[in-house]
Amino acid sequence: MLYLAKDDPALAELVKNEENRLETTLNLIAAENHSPHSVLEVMGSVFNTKTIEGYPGNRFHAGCINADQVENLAIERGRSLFKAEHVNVQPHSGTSANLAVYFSVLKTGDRILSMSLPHGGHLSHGHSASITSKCFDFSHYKVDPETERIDYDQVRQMAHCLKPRMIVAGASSYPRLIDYEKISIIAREVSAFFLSDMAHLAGLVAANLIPSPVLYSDFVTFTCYKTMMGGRGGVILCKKRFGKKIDSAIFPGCQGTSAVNLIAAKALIFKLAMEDKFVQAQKNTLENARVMARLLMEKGYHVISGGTDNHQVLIDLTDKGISGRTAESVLESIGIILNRNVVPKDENASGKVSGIRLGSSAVSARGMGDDQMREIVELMDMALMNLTNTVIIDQTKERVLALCREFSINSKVN
Ligand code: DSN
Repeated sequence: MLYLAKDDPALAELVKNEENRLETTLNLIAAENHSPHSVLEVMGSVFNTKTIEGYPGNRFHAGCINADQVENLAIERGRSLFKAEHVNVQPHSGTSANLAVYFSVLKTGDRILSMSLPHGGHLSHGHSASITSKCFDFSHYKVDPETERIDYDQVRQMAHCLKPRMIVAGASSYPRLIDYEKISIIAREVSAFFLSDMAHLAGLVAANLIPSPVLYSDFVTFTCYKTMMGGRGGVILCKKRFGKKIDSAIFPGCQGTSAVNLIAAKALIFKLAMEDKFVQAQKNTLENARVMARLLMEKGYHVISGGTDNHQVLIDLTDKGISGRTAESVLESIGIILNRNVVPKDENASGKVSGIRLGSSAVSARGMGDDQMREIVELMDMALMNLTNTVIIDQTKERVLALCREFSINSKVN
């Protein structure tokens, strides 16, 4: 950061402060991870300079000799890692990727069936606040109120009744595996396209630890900075027959120039994902989430769906009498960083957020394991059960700091 310190000391200070914040807090945000240093290097490289439009071999600006190779590398590695027929690495984000998929084969106003946000879905799956809902006619399926898992009978029933042009599987807060094959069969029954959004799960899928949606889906979207452990930005995988439509829906359809430095980071993380250290980090991520879910349940917390099959643990705090916002803020005050989250029960209470979402990726990237998960759950519980006890809050803060000092954020992947 030598040049930055000279050009803008205030900003350089903020970068240092952020590094310090990450080192001295425990990151349980399910949508974050600690990336390898090489990812940060390539994102800050001279590829930032290059403006590209179009695709390798068919660009609208000269000077793409290296950028073309970077993009081809990302495409080839993505294809091989996820066993995909066609890969587009240009989306700026998961939402851009989803928008491009919708616009690739649908007409404005077409009907889409996806998961409800309080039940686990994502804003870009047609939430009323998202542009996606202004462009398409969304209906939402839910989880079963007892099991808190996707109600596939309801998905089938709604699909047959509504005849959507597309069905979306995938979620931003759903801790269970999704039966992609089952939803693909339902999509076929009603002649709907099938999109799987695996933004949260891509790293676990890449490591072959949970089922992949690729075989069963017409389209798969994901982002690279959650379990995938890479840089910013999204990716679309699709069947070969949709390749041209997807490429033109991204450029020039939904985006202009794409960020070559981020495409390079995608190429890099796809390479690292084929190595043992990445797979080990993903195994630890799964194990650590399971341990946290079990310990939280032992302490009497309502863990949505009674556990987890991925990196997320979702807690409904209703019966503890604590709002998601209060929990988020008291935990932040002791150095445990996570986010408040809507849970299924919040569905009909506008503005109510009764849950918190935990993710195990970043603490696993630091090399933490069972013992540390036990300590984290202990500290969370102490803080949540003693919201106004400053002595206990101060003690938990010290213990969080001690844990952080033992495990640097220098990712164990390189
Ligand atoms: N989709 C948002 C989340 O899950 O938190 C951001 O990636």
